[in-house]
Amino acid sequence: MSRSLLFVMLVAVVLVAVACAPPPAPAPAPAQPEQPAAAEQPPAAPEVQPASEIVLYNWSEYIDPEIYTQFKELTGIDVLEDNFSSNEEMLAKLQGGASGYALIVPSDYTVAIMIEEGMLHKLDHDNIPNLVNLSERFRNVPYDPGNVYCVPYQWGTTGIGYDSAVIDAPTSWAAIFEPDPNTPWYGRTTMLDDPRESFAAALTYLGYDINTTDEKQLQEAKEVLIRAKPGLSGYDSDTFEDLVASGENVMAHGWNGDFLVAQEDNENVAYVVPEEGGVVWVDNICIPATATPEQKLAAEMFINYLLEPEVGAQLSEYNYYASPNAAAEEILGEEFLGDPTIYPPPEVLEKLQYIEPVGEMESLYQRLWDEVKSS
Ligand code: SPD
Repeated sequence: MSRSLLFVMLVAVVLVAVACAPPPAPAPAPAQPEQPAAAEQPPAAPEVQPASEIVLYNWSEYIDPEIYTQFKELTGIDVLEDNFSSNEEMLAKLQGGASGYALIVPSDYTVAIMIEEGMLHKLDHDNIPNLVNLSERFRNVPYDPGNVYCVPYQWGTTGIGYDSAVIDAPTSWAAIFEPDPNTPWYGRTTMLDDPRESFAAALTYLGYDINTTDEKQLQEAKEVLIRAKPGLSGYDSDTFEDLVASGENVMAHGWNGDFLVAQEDNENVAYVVPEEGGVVWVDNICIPATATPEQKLAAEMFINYLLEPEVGAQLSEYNYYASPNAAAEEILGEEFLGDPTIYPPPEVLEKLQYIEPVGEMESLYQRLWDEVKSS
């Protein structure tokens, strides 16, 4: 058993013992020298106990439900799950006052926005000793150096998934942005229902920076997105991969791991990053500032559990995303680490860009996206 797993178990055992122990008999009051009232010490704050139930607000199908069962067995804490489909949906819900979530999973640029807006608790690293398992490069991510607020959860890329029994790999974003009624994917393609991701695809196709704040470039990208619409069957961030696996669709803009999961249903599902490039992202597990001290402690215990080498490996084997956990990668082995769809080779990596916060222009991206969808 690893020392860190032992730590989690010891914490759990101590907490259960403390919770179940009968109240101690009052100790006889020791004789106290008389003190002036102003010098009296305030009573020590009662020690925080972890909440018995917490809610994780996550992307759909992103965690093996078995992990909740294992964690409950170890600590007695129930983890419930609610889902969102985009960073913007999650952010708007929390900004609108939703509380009750102890854990959320925002992507890189959204972590930066949430830190800026004071929406995240700082993590107590003493409760997360398994942080040592993170790969060096995930300990100092630019949006949260030193993992002060969040712990990287999984990372991946955005490109195009397709049915390789019907078509060859699409080499260019033109497959989506120059719709042709004579192609088998016309009307059988989805794009992500996600303002920054969909604009990133259009801006990449146009050869622009995906974080541009140039309004002319954004208007051009909007026109490209509108031009694509006749070839689309819809915008979808939750079932895009299933629709390709079932044969209903032929192509989808989406996230690499989701297409790999869909391969379990249909081995012809494949994924490619087009020649112009795509997005690389890191999702992170964080504690919203609205979490109570009890929820926060339980949340930190859960984060620590996710960082166990075996649990990190279990997470990647379930969702087929790359792990930021070096100790988990040792368990995942060469076949997983050598899969170019999960761990892009250097020639693909160099064509990928991170979505970054764009400050006040974020609302322009959202407004233009609303215009695309309603056009
Ligand atoms: N099914 C889980 C997919 C998680 C994707 N998160 C990526 C967001 C990148 N903007």
